[in-house]
Amino acid sequence: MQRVEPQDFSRVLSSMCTKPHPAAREAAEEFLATNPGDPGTYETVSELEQEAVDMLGTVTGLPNPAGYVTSGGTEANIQAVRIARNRADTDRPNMVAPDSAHFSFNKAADILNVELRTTPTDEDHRADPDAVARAVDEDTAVVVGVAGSTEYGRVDPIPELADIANEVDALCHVDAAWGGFVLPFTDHRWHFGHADVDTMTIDPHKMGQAAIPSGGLVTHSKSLLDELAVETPYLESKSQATLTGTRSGAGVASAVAAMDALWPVGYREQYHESMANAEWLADRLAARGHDVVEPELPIVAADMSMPVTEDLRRRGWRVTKTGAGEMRVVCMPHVTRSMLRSFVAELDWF
Ligand code: 0PR
Repeated sequence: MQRVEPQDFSRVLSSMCTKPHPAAREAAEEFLATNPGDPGTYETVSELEQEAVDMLGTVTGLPNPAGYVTSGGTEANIQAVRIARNRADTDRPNMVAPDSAHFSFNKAADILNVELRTTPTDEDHRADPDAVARAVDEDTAVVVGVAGSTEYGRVDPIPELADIANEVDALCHVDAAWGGFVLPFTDHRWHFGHADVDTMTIDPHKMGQAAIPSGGLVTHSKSLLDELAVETPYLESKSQATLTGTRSGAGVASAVAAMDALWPVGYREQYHESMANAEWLADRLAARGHDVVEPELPIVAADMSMPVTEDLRRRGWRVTKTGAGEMRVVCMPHVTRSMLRSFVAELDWF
């Protein structure tokens, strides 16, 4: 096969994934042929997975975490809803999530036969606790909060949502798939140490700078993870809590390598750099008269009042749109100030 370049990141402003850290890339290659789905055979990678979960616990304020490295945020969200559904004492379980929640919750609802009740967000795109409180009832299995929303990078009021979940004996799940590796350096109250959170999604393959596939599901108690266990008669291990069987050892090893290299100093530096880039871009767009949604985490959305995304795409830029039609730029680690300077210069041609 002719050698092709897999991806050039120099004009990618649309992705929530990024170039893996060099140590993560190396670890991924080294562990390509290992399968953490069979811990009896692949012991080393299985030990590494426990290390990954422990580190994810450190990042999310949890001293003794249970969990595993998933294929991504979608699997972690589906599994969190599955834990809640299996634990709930009802035939008609529902989950309550803000309308900013990722579409993986629609998949979870469909697969698991759980009713999805979405509640409106406030004028700043955050979950509205009053609306959530009105939507829950005795059949609510889980209340979902987002810590770093896909479109605007907003953080829901997690402590309030956790209280509402408690009142109806539901679990509280936090989706920090994207935000989990930047939030530790902010004042937001989003993790297990700040609120009565039960399960969390946090993905090394997004802001964590690990190779794809590397997602994370963490919970405070092994008994919640056990809600997922099925028996595995012919493997050396007796049960399995994961959704998929054979899994990526590369994802696991690269997650550990990335976190080893970057937690906490490297991630902190990256957060400040990405945030400064997002603010720089927001200022430049505002100065040009565009209506900008102020970045709270490193995502910038702006109403360009003209359909720029197709023209930009033709010039090789990759940007996305929000549901409301705003241009959206995700300031991932590969997005540098000089990239943004060229981007703004090209916007000025329109
Ligand atoms: N939760 C949140 C808050 C997310 O933003 C995402 C993905 C997920 C869950 C699901 O994660 P996985 O995609 O790992 O299953 N958000 C982006 C999206 O779906 C992911 C993405 C990644 C988009 C790379 C573009 C891209 O190039 O839009």
